[in-house]
Amino acid sequence: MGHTSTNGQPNGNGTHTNGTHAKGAFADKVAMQHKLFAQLSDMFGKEVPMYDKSLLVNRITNTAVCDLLSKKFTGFAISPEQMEKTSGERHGAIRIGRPDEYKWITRFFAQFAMEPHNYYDMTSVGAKSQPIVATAFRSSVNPEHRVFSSLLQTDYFAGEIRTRIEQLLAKRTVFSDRAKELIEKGEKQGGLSVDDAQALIKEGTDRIFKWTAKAGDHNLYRELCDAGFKIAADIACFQSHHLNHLTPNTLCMDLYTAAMQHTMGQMDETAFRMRATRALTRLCSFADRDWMRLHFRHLTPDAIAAFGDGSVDEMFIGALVAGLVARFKRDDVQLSKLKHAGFKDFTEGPSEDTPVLLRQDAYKALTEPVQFTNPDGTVTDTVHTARFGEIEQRFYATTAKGRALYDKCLTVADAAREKDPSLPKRDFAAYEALYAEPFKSFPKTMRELLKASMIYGRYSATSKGMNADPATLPLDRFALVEQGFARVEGLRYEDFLPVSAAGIFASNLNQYGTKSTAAVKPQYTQAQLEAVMGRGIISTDEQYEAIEAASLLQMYSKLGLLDKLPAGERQAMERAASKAPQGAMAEALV
Ligand code: OOG
Ligand code: NI
Repeated sequence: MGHTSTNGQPNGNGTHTNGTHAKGAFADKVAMQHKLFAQLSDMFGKEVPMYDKSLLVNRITNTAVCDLLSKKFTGFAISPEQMEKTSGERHGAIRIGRPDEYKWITRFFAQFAMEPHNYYDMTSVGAKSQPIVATAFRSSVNPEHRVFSSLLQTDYFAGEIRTRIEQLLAKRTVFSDRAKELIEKGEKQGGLSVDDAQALIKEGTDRIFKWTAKAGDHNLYRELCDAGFKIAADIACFQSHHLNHLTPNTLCMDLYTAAMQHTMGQMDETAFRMRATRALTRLCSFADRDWMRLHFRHLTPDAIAAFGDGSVDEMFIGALVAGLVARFKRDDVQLSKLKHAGFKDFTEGPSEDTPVLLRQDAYKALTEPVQFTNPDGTVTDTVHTARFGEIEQRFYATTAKGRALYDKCLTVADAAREKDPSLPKRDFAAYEALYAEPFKSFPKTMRELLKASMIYGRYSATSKGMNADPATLPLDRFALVEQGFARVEGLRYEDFLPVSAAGIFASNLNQYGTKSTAAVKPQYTQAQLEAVMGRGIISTDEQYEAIEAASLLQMYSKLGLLDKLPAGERQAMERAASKAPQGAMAEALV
C-alpha cells in the first residue's frame, strides 16, 4: 500500500487522492478506498437532502473554527480542498441480515484495503442491547474511513418470528454476479485494475449500499415493529445494505451541534449566540499545538512548530459568532424547512473537556417513504424511519488503563444524566457541568494523558537528539521530549464505542433496546463472527500498543540509547512491537 504522501508524512486527510496511482497493473487499494467513500458520499447526499445540508453546516462551522485557529496560530491557513477533506465523511454504518452476505461484504472491503477491526457485541450492553454483533472495516494504519458493519442475529428471536425473518432474508440478492466476479478476480490477481475497481465501486453505489425505498412483506414489517424489533425490520424487509448513516468530521462538536439545532429550528438566536460563544472560547483555550496535530494530519510537526503565537480576544470571537448568525439566516441553510425529527439533546462519549476516544451526536432518524411489495403481490405505500445523521470528533486512543477509567466515568455520568433526563433541554450549562464532573479524574491535555499512561503516543527522535552525544541524553521518554531530543504525538482513536453506538441505536429507533425473545438468550462470540467471515478480526488495542512500542524502539535506536535501556523494558517493547500491523510499520512510524 503506497499510503504515504509525497512529503513523507503519514497520509493525513486523504492526501492520497490520485486514483490512478497504480501499483504494477493494479490500482492502489487505498486510493480506490478514497474514491469509494467520495462516491458513497455523493450517493448519500442525493438520497438524503438533510445529509447534504448537514455537510454544509459542518463546513461553515469548521471554517469558523479555522478562522479562529489562524488568529491563534499565525501562519496557519487551510486550503478549500483541505477544508473539504477535513470536513468529509469519516465512517459509515450498514446492517446486514445473512452470514453469507456478511462474508461477501468482508471480501468486498478487502478489495479496498479495509479489514475487520475489533468485535462489538451489541447483544450484551444491558438495557440498550440489540440483536447485533459487529466489526468495523478499515485500513490498519492511518485510516480515514471505516464502516461499522452489523450482522443481525436471528436466533435472538423465538420460533416463528425467527423463521419468518430468515425466510424473507433468504429471498434477496444484494451482490450481483458481476460484483462477485470482480471480487473474485481481485482476490485471484491480488488486486484490480483501475477500471475494475471503479466498476466494483459502482456496484456499491448502484446496488449494494443504495437506498431503494422498496421493501418486502409489510405484515412482517409491522409485526416486527409492533413487537419492538424495529432493528430487525430495518434489516430484513429491505433489499440492499443501504447506508444507515455516513458520518462527517467536525472540528468542534459543541459548535456544530448548536448550529444544527439552530438551523433546524430547535434553538433560537440568543441561545445559539451563547452556545457558539462558549464553544469557541473553550476551543481557543484548549487548542494547543498537540490539538492541531491531532485534528490536521496533513500538517507536519515542523509546520505546526513554525506557527507564531497570535492572540484571540472576545471581540474576535464575537465577530465570528455574528458572522455565523448572519450566515445561518441565508436560504441554503434553512434546515427547519426540511422534514426532520429533531437533533439529539446531548452528545455521546466523554465530557467536552476530556480529549479521549470519540464524541458523537446526530440528528434523529428521518421518516421516509417506502413501498412494500407483499407476498401476495399487493403493494403498500408507507414510511420507514431509520436513517439518521451522525457527526463525530476523534481524540486520543486510550490504553487499557485509560479505557477502564473511561468506562467507569461514563457509567457514573450516564447514571447522573438518566436521573434527570430533561436537564440538557432545560439548562444545558448545568447538564454539561453534571456530565463533566465524573470525568474530572481524567487529565485534560495530551502530555498529561501520556504521562499518566492513559493514551498511546508515537515517538520520534529530533535532529537535535540525533546530533547529541548519547552519553549526555536522559533515558526517560518524557525528559527527552521536554528537552527537544524527541517528539511525541498522541495516536488518534480509529475505532468505535459500543455504549455510544447503543445510545445512538436507542435514540434513533426511538426505543431503548430490544429484548431477546429466545427461550435462552444465546451467547455470541468473536470466534463465531470470524467463522462467518472466514478470517480473524484484528484487535486494535494490540495495534496501538505496537505502534507506540515500535516508535519508542526506533527513537531510542536513532538516539543511540537502545543498549542503555533496561533489558526487561526493551524486551517488553519488542514483544509489543512484534504485533504491529503486517508490513505497515514503516508507514505507522513516519
Ligand atoms: C450502527 C451504530 C454504530 C457508531 O457510530 O457507533 C455506529 C448503526 O446504527 O447501524 O455507527
Ligand atoms: Ni455511526
